[in-house]
Amino acid sequence: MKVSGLEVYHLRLPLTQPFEISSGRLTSVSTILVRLSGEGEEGWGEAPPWDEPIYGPETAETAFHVLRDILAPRVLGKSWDSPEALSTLLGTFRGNAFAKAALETAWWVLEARLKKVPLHRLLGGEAARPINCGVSLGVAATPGALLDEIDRSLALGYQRVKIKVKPGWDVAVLEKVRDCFPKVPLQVDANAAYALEDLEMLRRFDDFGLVQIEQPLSTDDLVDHATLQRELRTPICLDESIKSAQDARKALQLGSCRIVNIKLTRVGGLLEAKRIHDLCRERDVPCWVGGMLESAIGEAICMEFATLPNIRLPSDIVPSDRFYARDTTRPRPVMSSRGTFLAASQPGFGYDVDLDEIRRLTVKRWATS
Ligand code: OSB
Ligand code: MG
Repeated sequence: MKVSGLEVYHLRLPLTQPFEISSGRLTSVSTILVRLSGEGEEGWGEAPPWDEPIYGPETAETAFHVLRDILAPRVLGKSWDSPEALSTLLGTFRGNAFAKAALETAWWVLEARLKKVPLHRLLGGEAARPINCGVSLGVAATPGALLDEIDRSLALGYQRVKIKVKPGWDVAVLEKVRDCFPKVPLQVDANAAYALEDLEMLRRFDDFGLVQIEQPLSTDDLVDHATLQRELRTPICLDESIKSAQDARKALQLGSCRIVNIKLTRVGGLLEAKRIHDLCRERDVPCWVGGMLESAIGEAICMEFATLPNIRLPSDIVPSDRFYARDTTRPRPVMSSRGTFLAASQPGFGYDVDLDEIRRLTVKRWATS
């Protein structure tokens, strides 16, 4: 399709409660929306790099700049008839996966709307599969506060609980969690907070019957993850370390993990995410879909991707009101009491965008004239 218009929005969404991971604490989320138009239709994409580079190296400001000044001029006024063609263009620029993902997901959504099909149909997903979801709980003020949050989350139907850990908020907390919730499917996410020198401590994670240990070691360290995985019974899941299908291939070859978290934003969009999914499927390695506290637009796109056949573990996809009082779609995604969502039945990602609310949440906007 020929891309005739492009808008970039920087939104700042206040969180209903702070979210803390090992590398920092968020009270609001800066997210980037891209609105692409072409042939009488429009498609929206999203990526939330946040205000500070505490997950990856990008920020909302860098993504906004890359989209407006570098990617938009290359994309506008030209025809993009396949995701591969767009990906080849994006691949000529290094890094900046979130900026690319905001644009690339918008392309897929526009393509789906032009073809009048739900996005999952273009991706090869199965609409009839339930989209299974779990909750990710940040570092809490006290272990008691975390236990209360787990209680509330299970009552809402989430299928598993993921706890953010860091040195000083790990084994002692897990002991309390397991005392209260001996059977709940449980996993931890360290966001790269440990090193191989912590091996004796990391071994203790094996005592809690965890489904997986997510990203225990440094982002760029597939080798140490392979060493660690040989020492642990619990599967390691990689998140930050897997930025491309090539990274996934190397991680599996080395034995660095047994599960892969696929984040559309971290890998630069849906095509690369699908490549990772397909590679893991061939090698019988289960995947699930990770999140970055997306607004409802991004969550809905993640849901469409989560209908792919090798998404075999509950994903970090959450109902819109978990993080935000105000959001970007109408209606807002609602999770069933069994911790599932339904795939879109309408063209695109299945929800209407709430343009008035988007404008109210916007701190910066750029559009082609
Ligand atoms: O590492 O998976 C992560 C949230 C913010 C930053 C990093 C991560 C997360 C999550 C997912 O755990 C939270 C969510 O979107 O539900
Ligand atoms: Mg993670």
